[in-house]
Order: sequence, then structure tokens, then C-alpha cells
Amino acid sequence: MNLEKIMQDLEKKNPGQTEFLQAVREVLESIEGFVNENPQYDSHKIIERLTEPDRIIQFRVTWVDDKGEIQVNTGYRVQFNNAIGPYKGGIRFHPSVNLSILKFLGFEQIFKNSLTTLPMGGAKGGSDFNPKGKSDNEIMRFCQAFMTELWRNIGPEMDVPAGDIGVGGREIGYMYGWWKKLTREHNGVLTGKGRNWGGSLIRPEATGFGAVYFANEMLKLVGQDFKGKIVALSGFGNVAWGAALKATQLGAKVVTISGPDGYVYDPDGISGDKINYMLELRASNNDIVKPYAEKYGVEFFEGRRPWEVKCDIAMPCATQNELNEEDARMLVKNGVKVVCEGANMPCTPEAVTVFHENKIPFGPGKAANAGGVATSGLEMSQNGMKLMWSAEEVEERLRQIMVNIHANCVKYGTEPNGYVNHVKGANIAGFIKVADAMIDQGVI
Ligand code: NDP
Ligand code: 2IT
Repeated sequence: MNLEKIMQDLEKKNPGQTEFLQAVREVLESIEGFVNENPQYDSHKIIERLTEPDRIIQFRVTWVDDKGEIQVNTGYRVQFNNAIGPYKGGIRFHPSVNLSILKFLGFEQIFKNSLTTLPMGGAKGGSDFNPKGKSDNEIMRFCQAFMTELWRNIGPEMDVPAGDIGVGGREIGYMYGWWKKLTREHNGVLTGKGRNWGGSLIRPEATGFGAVYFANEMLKLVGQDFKGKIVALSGFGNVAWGAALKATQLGAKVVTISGPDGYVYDPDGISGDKINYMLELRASNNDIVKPYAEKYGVEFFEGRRPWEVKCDIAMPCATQNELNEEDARMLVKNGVKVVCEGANMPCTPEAVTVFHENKIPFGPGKAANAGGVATSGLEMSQNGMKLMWSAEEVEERLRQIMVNIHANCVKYGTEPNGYVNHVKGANIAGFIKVADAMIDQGVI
């Protein structure tokens, strides 16, 4: 495989799609050696086929705001690869959404879903709609307008969307309601549903819980666990909330959360009611964490990121490229023991290099945050069987899946000197299953 030639062709074909090209390069660099040792992948042009989405659906979303004014947004669904199962992946509502971001997320999702061991292909969707400051009615009208276009392209055996940034239980409810209205079918086509109408217990917690379970496995590699550890988190949304909850349950102290406005430092630990307050903050649609500092009388660092705080475990849980080389150096200098991505691609390639050079165990999002989509897969199973598992059963399956993903990273990512390169391990393990399925299914 000629990596530079493939990247040059992709750059020509996808000009300016920096996030997508960044995600592809990271995967290709780490699987290059493996692909070269297994020539069937080259002869079947697997890399060329895997980096081109099966299809992209783009549509206009027109809706009326509370003032009676007509608003126009763009909606997308990137159906990237369904070699191992129906397309599966979240929907993101954020003003930054564009094709590059959704293609990077859809591409990552292929490998992530493969790692879960469940039969799910990779997809992602979303819109440049900005939920900030919108009323509940506006959110509902937007979700309905979005689903009016999307519904033809999804289905429980075809493509099963879920939440992501800006899309949580409320938005899934409005979209599912409109799907039902249009199709008259109640078949679980979205995951992350409410617990009384087909949702799985533990799905809201799953991404954060899974990331902590994964980090726990990483800590074992260096003879440690969560007990008594200091954890720095970024973000304050769904993933950060779940991570704060589980890290605290395991005996760690979470000292930071952050928003686009800055970060709060709570040296006593974000636990109990303070974790519940994160939900309130998120639901306020204001996208700021400063009120936490005011409510609990702790320090707020405006416009700064939490990576300057001394911690044992760093878990970026907000968004892509939020932890750069300088942040990574600061974390290493302050003695960080493991870094585990709750968000998708929050660490820049330069930051990842710093962790690898310093032999800090680094868990990439596609492995560490796979608990969210894995539990979505468990929701699909429950919907298919028309029954519901207990919270304990779902959580135990989730924990086992995370332990297995970690074991796969160790299997394929252990270097001759004993250091586990989780990026390499995750990419190779995720790739094999999808690539082999593509070969089995012929030229399509
Ligand atoms: P939420 O919308 O619940 O929360 C994301 C939070 O991060 C928002 O508060 C957002 O604010 C904030 N944020 C955005 N940019 C920054 C920044 N530069 N600094 C600090 N905070 C920022 O989304 P999720 O928690 O669901 O998603 C977080 C990450 O986890 C994303 O990368 C997502 O793709 C990933 N993920 C989510 C899964 C899920 O099940 N929900 C599963 C796997 C991964 P604002 O909106 O103002 O930018
Ligand atoms: O990035 C992700 O894995 C998600 N946003 C969850 C996708 C899902 O289908 O549950």
C-alpha cells in the first residue's frame, strides 16, 4: 500500500476536508505495516473502497422559529460502510457541522462499531442547526423537519441513527415521534430512546461508563486503578456526565469540567448533586459551565482548558481537536498516568505523538468511547426481541465489551518493547473484520 499516494488522491478528491483527511491518515499510518503483510487487501483495493462512503445524503431543512421567521439549515447522513451490519451512528446538531466533520465521524464509526463485536456498519449524520438558545418548541419543529427528509433513508435493518453533540433524549424523542407519524411503525429505528418506549437502560450513561471501564483496563497495564486518582475531564455533556459518575463510583476524584467558555476547577471533587447539576447545565441550552463555579464557589478559568491542572487521568470528552501538543506536554510534565478519549478525536495527531513518545498509555476514542454505540447495539437487540434487560444486565454486558475491546488493542498493538499502542491495536482489530467481510461480499 502506497500511503502517500492514497493520501494525495484523497486530498485531491476531498479538498479542504481537514478532519476527514486527519482521521484517514491516522488509521492508514497505523495499519500500513499490517496491510503490507497481507497483500489480499491491496489486490481487493480495500483501502480505496473503505475511504469512499457508500453514499452521502444531503438535504435542506426548512422550519419556522418562534417569531414566525423561516429558517434554513442543511441536513446530512453519511452512510459510510455496511459490510458487517446495518449503518449505525449518531446525529450531531452543532453550527460547526459540515461534510468534513461528518465524514471523519462516519469513517471512525466503521472501526469503532467493528470493535464492539456487534453487527453494525458505520454512519454519521447531523445538521448545522445551533440548538443554543432555542426554545423547546423550536427544537421540536426542527427535529420534525429534519426527520421529514431523513426518514426515507433509514430503517431498523438499514440505518439506525442515535445521539451525539446537541442530540440527546429529547431530540431522539421528537425525531422518533415524527418517524412514527410518517411510517406508522414502532420499530426502534433510533437508539437512545426513552426507557418507557423502547430505550435501553444505561444507554444515557453508556459512553462515559464505557470510557471509564476502558481507562481502568489501561490503568491495570501500569499496575494502577481509579481509587484515589485525580481525574481531569473536559466537556460537560452526556459523555462527561457518565464519565464523572463512574469515575467517582470507582473511588476517583473528578476535579474539572469545561465548556466553550472555559473550565471549572473543583478541588473537592465533582460528585453527588454536583454531577446531577451537570445535567441541568446541559439542559439549559446556554453552553456555559461558569454557573457551576458560581453555584459551588469554586474557581473558573475563562477561555482556558483543563489540561493545565495536575491529574493522574485525563479524559477529553468535549469535541474534536481540543487537546493539542502543548496541552499534552503539560499533562506529561504534571505526571499524567493515562489519557483516555471520551470524545471522538479530541487529541490532535501531535498530542498523540507526545503521549506515545513518553510511553503514556493513550486510549483512542474509537476504542474508548465505543461503549455508547455498543449499548445502542444492545438496545437494538432488546427491540428485536421485544423485551427489556435490567440495568445490571446491560451494564455487565457493556463492561465485558469494553474489557474485550481493550484486550484486542493489547493483542494487535503491543510493541516489541512491551508498550501497548492502543491506536494501532484498535485500528488493526477494527479493520480486519470489515476488510474481510468486504472481500467475502465481492465487488460492490
Ligand atoms: P453533548 O452535546 O452532550 O456535549 C458536548 C459538550 O462539549 C457540549 O457542552 C459542548 O458545548 C462542549 N464543547 C464543545 N466544544 C468545546 C470546547 N472547545 N471546549 C469545551 N467544551 C466544548 O455531546 P456528547 O457528550 O454526546 O458528545 C461529546 C463528544 O463525545 C463528541 O466528540 C461526540 O462525538 C462523542 N461521543 C458521544 C457519544 C454519545 O453517545 N453521546 C458516543 C461516543 C462519542 P457546545 O455545544 O457549545 O460546543
Ligand atoms: O460517536 C458515537 O459513537 C455516537 N455518537 C453514538 C452512536 C450510536 O449509534 O449510539
